[in-house]
Amino acid sequence: MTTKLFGEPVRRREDARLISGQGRYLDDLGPGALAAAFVRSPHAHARITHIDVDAALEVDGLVAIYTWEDLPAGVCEPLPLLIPHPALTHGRTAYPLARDVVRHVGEPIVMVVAKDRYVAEDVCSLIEVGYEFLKPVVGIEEAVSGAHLVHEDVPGNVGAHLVQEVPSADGRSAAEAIEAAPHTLSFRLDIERSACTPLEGKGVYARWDADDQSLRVYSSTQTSTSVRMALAAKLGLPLPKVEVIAPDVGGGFGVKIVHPWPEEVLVPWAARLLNQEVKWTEDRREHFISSAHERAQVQHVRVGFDDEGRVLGLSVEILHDHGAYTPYGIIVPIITSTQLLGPYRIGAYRVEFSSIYTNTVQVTPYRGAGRPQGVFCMERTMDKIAQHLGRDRADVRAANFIQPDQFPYDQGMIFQDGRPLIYDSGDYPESLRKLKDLIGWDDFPAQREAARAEGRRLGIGLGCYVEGTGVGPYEGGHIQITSDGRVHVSTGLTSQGQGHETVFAQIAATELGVPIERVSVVTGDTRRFGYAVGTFASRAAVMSGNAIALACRKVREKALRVAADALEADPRDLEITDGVVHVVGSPSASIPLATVAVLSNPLRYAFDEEAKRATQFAGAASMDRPPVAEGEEPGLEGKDYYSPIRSTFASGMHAAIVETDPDTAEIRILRYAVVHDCGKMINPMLVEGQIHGGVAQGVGGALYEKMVYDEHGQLLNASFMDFLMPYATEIPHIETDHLETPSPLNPLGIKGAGEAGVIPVSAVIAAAIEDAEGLPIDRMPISPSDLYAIRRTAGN
Ligand code: MCN
Repeated sequence: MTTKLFGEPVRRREDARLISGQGRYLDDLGPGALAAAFVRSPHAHARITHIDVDAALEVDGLVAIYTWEDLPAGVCEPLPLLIPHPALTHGRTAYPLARDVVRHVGEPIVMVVAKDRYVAEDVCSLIEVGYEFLKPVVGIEEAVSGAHLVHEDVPGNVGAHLVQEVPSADGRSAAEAIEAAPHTLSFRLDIERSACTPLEGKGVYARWDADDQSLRVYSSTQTSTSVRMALAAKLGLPLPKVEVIAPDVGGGFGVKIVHPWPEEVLVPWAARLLNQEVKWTEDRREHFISSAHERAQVQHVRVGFDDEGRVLGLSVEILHDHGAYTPYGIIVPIITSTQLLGPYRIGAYRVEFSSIYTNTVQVTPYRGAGRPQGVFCMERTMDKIAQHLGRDRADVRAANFIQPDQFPYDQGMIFQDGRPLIYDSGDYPESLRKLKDLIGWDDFPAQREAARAEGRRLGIGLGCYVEGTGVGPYEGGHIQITSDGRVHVSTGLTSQGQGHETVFAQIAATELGVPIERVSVVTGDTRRFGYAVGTFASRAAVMSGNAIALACRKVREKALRVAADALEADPRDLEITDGVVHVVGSPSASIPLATVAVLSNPLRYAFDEEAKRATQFAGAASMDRPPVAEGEEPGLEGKDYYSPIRSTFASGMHAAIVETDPDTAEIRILRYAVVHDCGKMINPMLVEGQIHGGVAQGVGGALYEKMVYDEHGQLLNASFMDFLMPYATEIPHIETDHLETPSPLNPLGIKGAGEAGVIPVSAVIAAAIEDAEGLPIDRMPISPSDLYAIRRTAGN
């Protein structure tokens, strides 16, 4: 059957357009719009004493200059704290333009609108801002000393403090279980700051329609519906008068889920005030210093275990660097502390985190969102246990696995969505078996020895993770079949390159029995779909995928009802193949879906051939009854929502073989293997693409990428000249195998895949380097100079 597309490696439909330059990104829109630019703080911590714009006023082409004082009620207030939490006792967000104090380099202070960006930047350079310097607080250690404060009213710079404790089955606390364990270890781990750095930065373009008193905003966002709600509220506009559209988006990786960004409020506000189109496109330096970062944590670990390596008690204290503000709440450290448990069933667990303010760029989720840090912690722990006991590292993991017959498995904690952390399905022993086969785990020791005899240092490492995906609360799908037989699918969440246009079309084509060529998909356009949450937490496949399937089922049912009427058949005897409804076993008794669409509309003007054909059926079908039957709505269309009871948990295991240079400490990845389980795959080729992209980002985090701040809070590497990213030349060939344990929680049995690739990479690379060098690797990323220093400290 040509319409069975779910699970097939269909090529990405969006690529022809995107790779041939036909994409329409934010900066391609509104070529005649006025341009906005911002004066941003050059200091990490300072009080603004005055702003003098006089020298800028004469610049030709200047349209307006705004400071905080110019902003009206609504716009002038601090930006929202999107996900409050009782433990976030001192949540703080920024004003859209700094009011009196700036708390990181890059904080916006003045907005300039001019005829183009060149003029706007010239004006910015002529505006003088006076500062009284305050002591910047940089780095976790300095912040926890509490000697200087980022926010005057936040003692000790602690924004949040949360403890979660799960006792052992026999009621022991983690401290008691560790105390009583035959073996114990304590150590510290350090993880540096990194950032999403999508190739397209943020951007917003707004048009005010004075006649209609309505606003249209294009934003490079991961959530157009939430930007819309925020704008309606902040600008005092009725919701139906605000439209927000995410055009093609050149990557998001988490940073574009924050909403509204200051510019997302200020640009539309100025467009309405000036009654002119206004646009702002973020430049690279702006992205580095005024969007968001993630990852930085210090972790103190204590673990107690038995002779087999089974963890009897684990206690982790996390210091989480939150930067200057907490617009996205404490989701990142909550995820670290809960997802740290991975595929393991451990005795007693205690985790405690403090979320610490520093005078640096704020922290919000970046692909993996706290999981890479959690996995780093747990997997380093597993390796240290194995080393202490002299046992095989894979065996120690296997000894701790949750077994396939133990699902659903309740970890006894509260997850990021406020619901219990209950794993729905998985088969961790089988994943490990596949991974060991794929990388050749059991044969590696001989390989290591052979290399050593030649003076080469090879090492192998592995890492496991479990990832909560598809978090709620809901997503919706709308299906419309028109009289030309085309299927129009829309869903409210947005796309940044994941391939939604392809996979959602696959789902609709499969459910409706139509050729995929007839299906078109729209995402992230509030004109088409008003209620949605957004794209993050690897949730689009699960949430919108299932919503679209449910909506298709509704429409299919209606199509069969209408067709049965026209064919004088029983709907139960009908099926749809290649866009044609026919009686099973009697293909001649058929009616195209296009005709069914016409029949579903009481206004059946003969605009096209299908409509004319439909009149053949129409007479018989509707002469003696009302044009719209009772209980029916006109049109062959339908909408449905999917709202899960809780998240579904994907999982995976990675392994790598690395070589370290004995002289230069250069680190090369020779092989990289992934076994991945995201339940039923809609499109295995896209899943592999997501994994490749994720691993590439993970390799960046493991070996290259870090945000380097000096003691004054200046970001020293705020450009792609200085912030090292891996090129294709540094990314190994990625060998992949899959496992499909369907999720019992949703109709399609799927779990998310979008973040999986990145999550365990740092842990895996650290383990492999440690194996090659015989030296503990307790920090990430690790550069050749870092490795060299570790060797020197160890006297090697
Ligand atoms: N997929 C599938 N079968 C499954 C699961 C997923 O075929 N069982 C497919 C999906 O249909 C989709 C892709 O894999 O095409 C990723 O799906 P999903 O796991 O639902 O993730 P989302 O679509 O919600 O994307 C978000 C996720 C996150 S959180 C980040 S961050 C991220 C990522 O995806 N940012 C990305 N991948 C990215 N890829 C690109 N190109 N750009 C980004 O900004």
